[in-house]
Amino acid sequence: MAGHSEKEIKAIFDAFDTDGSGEISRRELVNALLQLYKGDDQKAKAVAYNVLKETDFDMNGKVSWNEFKNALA
Ligand SMILES: [Ca+2]
Ligand SMILES: [Ca+2]
Repeated sequence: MAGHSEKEIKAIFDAFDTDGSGEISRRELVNALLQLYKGDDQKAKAVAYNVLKETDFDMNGKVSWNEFKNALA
């Protein structure tokens, strides 16, 4: 993504990866989006679905650092 250094992208990734596992699970994604959309469960789940569809290249239901970086790069 233009204007975003790898360090900035990593900071966003780490904010989503709340258990520090190195991957963003669907649950972590939904939890983060729930805060963003102020508890709007339907919206959070719909956005999480779209984000995973666009970033989860190996379709294991989690976004790895490489997948996240490639998606934003
Ligand atoms: Ca995680
Ligand atoms: Ca994946």
